[in-house]
Amino acid sequence: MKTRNKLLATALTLAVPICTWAQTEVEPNNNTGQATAVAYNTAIAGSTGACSPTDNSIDYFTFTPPSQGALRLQFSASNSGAGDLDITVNIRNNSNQTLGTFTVPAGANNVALDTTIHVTCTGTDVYYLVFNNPSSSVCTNYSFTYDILDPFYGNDGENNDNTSQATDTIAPGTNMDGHVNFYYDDAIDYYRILAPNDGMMTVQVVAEHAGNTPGTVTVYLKNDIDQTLETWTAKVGGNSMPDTTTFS
Ligand SMILES: [Ca+2]
Ligand SMILES: [Ca+2]
Ligand SMILES: [Ca+2]
Ligand SMILES: [Ca+2]
Repeated sequence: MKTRNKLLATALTLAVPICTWAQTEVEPNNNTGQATAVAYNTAIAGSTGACSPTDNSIDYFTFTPPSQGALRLQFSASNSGAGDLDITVNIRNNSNQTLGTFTVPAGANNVALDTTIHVTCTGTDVYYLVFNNPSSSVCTNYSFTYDILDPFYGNDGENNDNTSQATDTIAPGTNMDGHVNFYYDDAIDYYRILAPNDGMMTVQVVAEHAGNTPGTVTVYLKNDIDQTLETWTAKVGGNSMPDTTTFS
């Protein structure tokens, strides 16, 4: 039986070079507490259905991304039957709530099919990836790799959600990068400025998001006791194309 598994793995590796993996699932992995941990940017292999060991239920994997950005999931999957099968894969948060559901095709006759999925604005806490067994009569083999594509702008120094947490004073003419509304993150960022002289202040906001329609972000100018002096609406470019708004 061991020899057979080894041969099968070798055959898959030859058929699809990206199918090579450095990790393998550990059964039972049928709930969050049993989830197999996945290393960053390292392929992991699993199987479900009439395989060895037989498992006709579900496979849980868990990982914690090292940075905010777009989560990229690259799948390769096949099954031992005569027809392609669709594996339903869920991504869940640290409370095991489903955030999204994908269809990953598993090629017939053990010939792997590749699928890439992107999940935008992901955060740096626990995620679960859950593979639902598509058939108990065949063996479905799969592997996947996760990594993070960097966002357009760098992150800010959280926590910065009120005046007392806005600890850095920004010099005039200094550009600051930041993120709002990433998953597991928050939607408010405070920055402190100390005007060097009387006169007219100009603030330029350049912003983008991954959605395909433009949006807006509200910018407040506040005094040293958190009272709002001005409320501005800055443009947020769609399709990751930055848009610029200038206030004074
Ligand atoms: Ca399994
Ligand atoms: Ca399992
Ligand atoms: Ca932020
Ligand atoms: Ca914040």
